[in-house]
Amino acid sequence: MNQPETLVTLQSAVQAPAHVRHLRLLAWVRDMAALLQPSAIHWCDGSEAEYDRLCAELVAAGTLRKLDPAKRPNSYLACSDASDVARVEDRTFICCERREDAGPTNNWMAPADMRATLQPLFQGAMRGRTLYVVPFSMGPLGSPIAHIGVELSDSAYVAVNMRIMTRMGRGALDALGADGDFVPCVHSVGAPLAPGQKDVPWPCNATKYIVHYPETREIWSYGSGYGGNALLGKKCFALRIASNMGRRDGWLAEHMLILGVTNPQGKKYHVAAAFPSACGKTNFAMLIPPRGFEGWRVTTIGDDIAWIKPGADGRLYAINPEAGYFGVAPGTNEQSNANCMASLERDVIFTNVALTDDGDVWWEGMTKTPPAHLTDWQGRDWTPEIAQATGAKAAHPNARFTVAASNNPALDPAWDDPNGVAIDAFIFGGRRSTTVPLVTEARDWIEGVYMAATMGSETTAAAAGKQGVVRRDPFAMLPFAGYNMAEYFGHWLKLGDRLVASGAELPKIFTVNWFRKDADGRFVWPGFGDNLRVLAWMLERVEGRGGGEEHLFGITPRYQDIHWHGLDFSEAQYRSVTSIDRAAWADEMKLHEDLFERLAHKLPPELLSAKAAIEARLAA
Ligand code: SAT
Ligand code: MN
Repeated sequence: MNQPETLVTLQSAVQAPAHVRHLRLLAWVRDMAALLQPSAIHWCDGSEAEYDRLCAELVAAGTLRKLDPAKRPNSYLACSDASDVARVEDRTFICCERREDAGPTNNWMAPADMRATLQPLFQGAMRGRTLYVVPFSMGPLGSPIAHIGVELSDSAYVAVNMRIMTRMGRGALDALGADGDFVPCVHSVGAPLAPGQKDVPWPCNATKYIVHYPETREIWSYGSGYGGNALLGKKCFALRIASNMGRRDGWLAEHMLILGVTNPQGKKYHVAAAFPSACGKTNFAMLIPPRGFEGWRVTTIGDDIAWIKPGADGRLYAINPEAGYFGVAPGTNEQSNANCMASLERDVIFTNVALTDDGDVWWEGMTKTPPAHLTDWQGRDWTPEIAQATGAKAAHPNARFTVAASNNPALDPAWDDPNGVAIDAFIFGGRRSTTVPLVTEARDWIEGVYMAATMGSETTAAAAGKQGVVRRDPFAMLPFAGYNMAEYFGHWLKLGDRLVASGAELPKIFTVNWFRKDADGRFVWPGFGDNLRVLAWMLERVEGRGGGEEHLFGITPRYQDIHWHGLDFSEAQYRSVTSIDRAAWADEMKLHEDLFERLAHKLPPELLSAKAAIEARLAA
């Protein structure tokens, strides 16, 4: 057979439009269709007409409900199966040839064993359903930093969410050309339909597998339709697979927001900040300056993921590989994040929030006074009285919104710049009700890497499992590092060495904790917009100004080093969020010890020295 014949034969075998000329892609879709046995194949073009049509189909199927167009134009509500509401970390696997390459913090299985396990699950998994071919670009189309993926999914909900979260469709296919590289992503909800069988609004399977093969750069996801389990461009590709690519090629794929901050003198800085899921990355990225900070402006480049590469000038340049926000709804309101509320006025897919009687949405914390009656995320009647009596939540605590970045009034003009923005500072933050001070500057790169590596955080509803327990979450990457965490620390250290050797000045590294509580369990620090007070101090430090006091593991501002104008926050309150309790830190160091014991194999010796230095200061 000659070339054109092969192309035409393949195209017709997989119902591909004529502009798809990528033989490897076509052959892969053909092989996957033979395995998955869908009843139809649809190649997504990413158009608005396609989006509208798929949403209408999802409405007809009962997956989506159209919200009142007068109140929430062009917006929908999806309510998931009660068993499919968050990432499933214990079902997430890194399958490389050698267990030690996945490291002790990842679930591991040998690729051949995992393939044998998945084969019968994926065999016929799409029977009775349409296979959507979803081409997408992580990063601006055609950017040298961007990478392309193709997700095959039997969920139209995934297809429409991917259109918001990535550059999806014809543009990505064109960028791929006839021979470009792509990461193949296979996703099935694991609910084939027998002939005549009626579908359910949210098909999924009790058996779930979220599988990554870093060596062959493949993603296979089975059984879940929710968020990071199913939108495979996000955590699976942009973090777990991309961290492997970055290790090989000398760059970073991080669980970080990226923001621009401009001071009243017009000087602009860029900051990348890592926090675990559901710890306020979206709020920080869209921060509105508080009273007393007139003339300051914060703009959003990204709210969840950063790809960071060294530039020719030795500085680190960051892009946001995503095109939308998949953020936590509960707790979002006019006070905590007015820019986000404005972003959500239209064009949104909400998942697992509550429905008001007049066809709009509501979630805990949206307004001080809840509506008198709602339909909760599981379709049950909800009233404030019922909530009082039973504790029932109207919205699931991990309820989400999906919305395009272009809806954000604080969007940074450079958010889409293929070259990215130069990073001036890194911030690492956890959710800790005790022990960790409001802000600390690391004295050098190694101390910063140490603090990021040993970071702890209380677990949230973003992952299935117990909430509120402190666990180590190095770099906020515990669930997302696609290789051995100890080597990941080494990668950060090596990158620092490389930049210094090139004569560049490294970004400063800070750690923060907005979440210290008082004896009555209330947050002491007001947070949200007032976090700019802390950020402004960091920028003064970047400028070589700004006071501070050295302690066990870095430098923390004194009360007089922060601008308090516009906020009533006493020195005693400040002390209660910055004090260092030596007994608590002695206990904390035991947790660092446990982590390092777990990661002992391949742990960079610099981190052991950094730990010994802290311990010596603690003992002095
Ligand atoms: O992984 S998700 O995209 O579902 C959300 C998160 O955990 O950050
Ligand atoms: Mn996240």
